[in-house]
Amino acid sequence: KDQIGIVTGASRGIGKEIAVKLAEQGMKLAIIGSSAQISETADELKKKGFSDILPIQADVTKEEDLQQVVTKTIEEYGQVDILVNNAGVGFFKLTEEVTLEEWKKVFEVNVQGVFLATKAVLPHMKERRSGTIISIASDVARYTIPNGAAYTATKYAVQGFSGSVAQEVREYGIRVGTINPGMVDTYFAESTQGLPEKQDWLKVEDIANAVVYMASAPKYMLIDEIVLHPLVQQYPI
Ligand code: NJP
Repeated sequence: KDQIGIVTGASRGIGKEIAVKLAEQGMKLAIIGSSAQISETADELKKKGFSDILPIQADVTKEEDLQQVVTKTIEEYGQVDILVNNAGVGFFKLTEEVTLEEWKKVFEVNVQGVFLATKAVLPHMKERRSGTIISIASDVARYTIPNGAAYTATKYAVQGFSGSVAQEVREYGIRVGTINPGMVDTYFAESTQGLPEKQDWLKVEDIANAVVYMASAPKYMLIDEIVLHPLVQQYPI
């Protein structure tokens, strides 16, 4: 039977490639982004031959947007098997230079977004006694970094949240895990994908392959987390 997925933050970067790799597995997908770019990304994927792609412009910080995402996905495809919480933002600066607005914003997207998407999909997954929820956290949730206090705090929060939810829902056959990448060549933190100085960083495909591995594990198996980073990345940074 067809598997149905929702991927947040799929306009570009890691999320877009997760959509490609899951579509290659034959999954039908709702792809989510807060900008109009999400429709262009959907057209691009359709041109690659993936016809079952439903773009939804939605902001993961908004509860009603995520409720709508789940409703529309079920209307279109009948169910949700996999939620990938990938949408995230970040910046790097000294703690005393971080404004309260910046602090709130990064928590809103990275933590509140994961909470709201998970909350929106859980009743449906519980009813079906099946589902997989994968959140893209970060290896900074294991190895802290200077200039990253706010961002790091959000990813620790995602780890704590996911671990706790995993215990709540395993009796329903629902699996909850995280993927924790090091530096990935994307548009993250105002960067551009493909810059020469990032050639030894992880590629979006590496993270997308980890998602496919986690999502396609046998039903009796829960992979709690995958941590991966480029060989050139030294710890502590
Ligand atoms: O970043 P980028 P990545 N609602 O900027 C979307 C984590 N990570 O692919 O809203 C809905 O290329 C945005 O789309 P749009 C990172 O923390 C990365 O690297 O339309 N969507 C875009 O598609 C994050 O959790 C690295 O502009 C929203 C996407 O999010 C995940 O990987 C290292 C949104 C961001 O694409 C993907 O980030 C690491 C909202 N409110 C963890 N706000 C790394 N790259 O080195 C943004 O440890 N988006």
